[in-house]
Amino acid sequence: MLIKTRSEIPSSEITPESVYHSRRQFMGNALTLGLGAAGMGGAGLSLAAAPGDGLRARAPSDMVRSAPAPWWQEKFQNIQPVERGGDFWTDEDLTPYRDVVTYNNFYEFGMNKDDPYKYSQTFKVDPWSIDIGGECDKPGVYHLEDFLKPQQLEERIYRLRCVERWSMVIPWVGFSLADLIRRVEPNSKAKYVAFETLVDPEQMPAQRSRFSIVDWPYREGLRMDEAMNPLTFLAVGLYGNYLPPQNGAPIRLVVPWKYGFKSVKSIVKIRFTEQEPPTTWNMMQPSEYGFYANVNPNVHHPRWRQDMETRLPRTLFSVSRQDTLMFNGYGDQVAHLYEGMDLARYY
Ligand SMILES: Nc1nc2c(c(=O)[nH]1)N[C@H]1C(S)=C(S)[C@@H](COP(=O)(O)O)O[C@H]1N2
Ligand SMILES: [Mo]
Repeated sequence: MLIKTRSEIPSSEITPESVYHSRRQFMGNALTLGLGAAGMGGAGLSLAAAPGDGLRARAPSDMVRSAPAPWWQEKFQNIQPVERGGDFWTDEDLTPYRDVVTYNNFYEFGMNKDDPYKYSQTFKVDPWSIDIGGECDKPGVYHLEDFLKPQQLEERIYRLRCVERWSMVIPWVGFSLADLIRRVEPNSKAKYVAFETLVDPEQMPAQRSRFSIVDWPYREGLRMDEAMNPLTFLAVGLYGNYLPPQNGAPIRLVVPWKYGFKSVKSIVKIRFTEQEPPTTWNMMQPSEYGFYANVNPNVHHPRWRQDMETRLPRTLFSVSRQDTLMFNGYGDQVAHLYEGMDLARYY
């Protein structure tokens, strides 16, 4: 891995939200988020003080979430900080915590960007289990606790590019999907991995709506070599703190060179398959959303061009538009996966 040494820490590496918002605004946000007195109890406060020293990014102390269960708190004491200059890092400004947790796509909780944080705050994430099966030698219903306990958590800073033409830079906490896959020993017939989100209409308001456009569960999938690529990540936290429900708690996929919709949230089921699995957006609108969904400035969505993006946050005073990069800037790590493939056909 390439390691650059630097004599100085550039200003962009200083957690930007600390200067971005005043404390007064934090308090306002915390209340809107439903993280008032109850949500910021003892566990949250001790978390703010202790773990993850050396992490590049920390949630603002007023917005720190409390642990879903005591074992989570232990797990988050020891997060390996991202390596500056490495493959899992960028020197771009981080999107402020507040924007990462209030501007979301999570259609199970509603279609508007603020629906997920408004309607997900009582979502239960512990206990949580994942049903793993299909073409693998160790199928079973695994408790997330059993999976996470032996797993070293690490921090990664990735760009996230939504097909709607906005993007963010997010410091995630989690581990490689490849680590999980190796433990369940896929066999030689496993060519794809399929993922599903929880179905629970009692907790997810859009799943009980008669007007919902999505055929639940939300489904996504990857080719096996994409799933095993070192960039492909399972996130259980962001900004050094537990993943908020609106971002896909307790565990969600992050595939930074693909459009955001591939990064399926709140995963309860994983299947190894021989055939390409059906995926939610492709099933709904195949002419607009392909299975591959690699970020590609040369292949436009029928309703919007893909060669530009807005880096969030947008403010009253500035809109930061920038060129979209092939594979979202991760070409060195992933272009070889698609050698000889016509990416206009396999979009
Ligand atoms: N289950 C589920 N996963 C999902 C979605 C969704 O609606 N449901 N939206 C996707 C889309 S379109 C994007 S851009 C990202 C957004 O992730 P974020 O809200 O954490 O930024 O989640 C993806 N994962
Ligand atoms: Mo998206």
